[in-house]
Amino acid sequence: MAGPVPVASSLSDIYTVDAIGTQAKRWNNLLARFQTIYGQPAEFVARSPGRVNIIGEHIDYSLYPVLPMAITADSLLAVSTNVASTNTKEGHYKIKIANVQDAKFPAHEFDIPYEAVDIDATVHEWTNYFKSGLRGALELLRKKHGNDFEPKSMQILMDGTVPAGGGLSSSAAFVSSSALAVMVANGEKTVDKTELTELAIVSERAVGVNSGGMDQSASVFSERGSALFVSFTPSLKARPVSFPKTNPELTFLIAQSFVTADKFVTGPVHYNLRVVECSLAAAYLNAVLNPPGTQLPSDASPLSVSLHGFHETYFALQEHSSGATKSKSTESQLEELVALTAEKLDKRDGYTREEIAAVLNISVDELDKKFTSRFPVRAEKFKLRQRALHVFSEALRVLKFMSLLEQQPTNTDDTSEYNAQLGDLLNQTQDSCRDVYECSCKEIDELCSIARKAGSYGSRLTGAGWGGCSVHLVPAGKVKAVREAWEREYYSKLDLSEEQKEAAVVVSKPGSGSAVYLVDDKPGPVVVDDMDRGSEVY
Ligand code: NG1
Repeated sequence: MAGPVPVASSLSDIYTVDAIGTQAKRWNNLLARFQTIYGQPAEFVARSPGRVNIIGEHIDYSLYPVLPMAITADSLLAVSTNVASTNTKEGHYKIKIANVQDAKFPAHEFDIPYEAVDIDATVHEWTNYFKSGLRGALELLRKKHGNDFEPKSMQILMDGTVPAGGGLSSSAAFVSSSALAVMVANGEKTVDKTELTELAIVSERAVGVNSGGMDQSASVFSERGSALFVSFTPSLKARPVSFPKTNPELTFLIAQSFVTADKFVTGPVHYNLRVVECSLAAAYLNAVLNPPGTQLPSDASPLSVSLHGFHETYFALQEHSSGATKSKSTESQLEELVALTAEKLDKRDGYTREEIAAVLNISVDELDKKFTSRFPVRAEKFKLRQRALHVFSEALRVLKFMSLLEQQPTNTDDTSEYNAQLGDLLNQTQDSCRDVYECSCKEIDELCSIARKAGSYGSRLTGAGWGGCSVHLVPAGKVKAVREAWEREYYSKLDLSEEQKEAAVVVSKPGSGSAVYLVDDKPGPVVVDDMDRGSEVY
């Protein structure tokens, strides 16, 4: 799966057949608007999609593997580097950036000094996501070409269709496509997928969220028709995973709750707090279960110590001291960790800073410096028990889900039982997210229970939660019934615009990841030509 980001020669390299008609119109509009705004054609388009996570929620930042897939909705950046330098400040380059939704996302023009990209993460500004991709890409370009590297000016028009705050990872799509656009604009003929993903992960943390790496991996690496198994240790790896043929056939439905969850605003009590709680749980378990003085490895997680790091250290030490010649399976290790957590982290109402600092043998100031100063969090108590229990049990569910996919169903005439086993794991994830990790909300719980009653095998929140989207594993024959039930029991009670009603539920097929489309390469307005020729030519 590693290798360069593909260069698409037509929209059929990017989208599934059913999406091409709508996408061609949208691309035409983007390129035409670019010409109108900047008075010249775009040179290329950089594209990265959103994603839906099938299973493995809130465990990527603890460095456990996850199973997302890319969706059709994406972020497109049309770009030209042909920018007049007349009014650009000395030692600076110019970034002109506009959005097709200009009323909501106003255009900006920045003169940026060669040496640094300033991002004010305290201000919630749409262009921050571009700037964070820019900053990450320039760091990489400097590593490659030396510190004297002078970035190119760019004019950009963005079109994003991943709903913001909807749990489908609009931010990762925007940051990854921005970083890709900057690399291509600065002359990189090939962009390595792993490099792009790694820089997008680090870049996104510059916008104020301690993000894991799932979304950027799904956005960059995905392949059409497959889900993606993403693992983070010993290094970032992604491989496509296909679903076996089942009977009844399985469909993924994505349903919006229309509760907007803004990670940036609620980070101190939701997302960022969970990241802190998981790292504190890792440090605490290390202190109570490993020999005194054991240091956890510094790893790629946001706060550099993770539950996965603890997991590996614990079993390496156990094996060493018992002289074991064979390692336990990861499944049985995770089961053991669930039991150990339940025993050692027994305070259900949480741990104060003072209590944790005493066990870690550090001062409260040191604890705050190490764990809570990177991004602000607001909490009197940290629920270490619940967070570690969710992470270890969810990591186990991902492995069980993968082994079901790899096993294939035994009775291929009727795979209902197999389908139900897959669905059951999704339902268990939802229970754990709701009751243990506390990242669901009543609207998502409601969507899940309506869907299950109408025939979904498994229903759960997807993404960060606290609103946003839900994902449902539904037999093809029940899709209509599930949609009708949601309409009757949920959506008809909300005051939704026509546009919202249309976007509320999507049948999702696994889509492809990042791509570059070179407009320059083609004679004339190729996207328009292709569309005129009808969808069968794609
Ligand atoms: P959303 O907020 O749905 O894009 C977030 C994180 C993921 C992962 C999930 C929970 C970012 C960019 N994404 O996803 O890395 O931790 O929550 O599984 O922060």
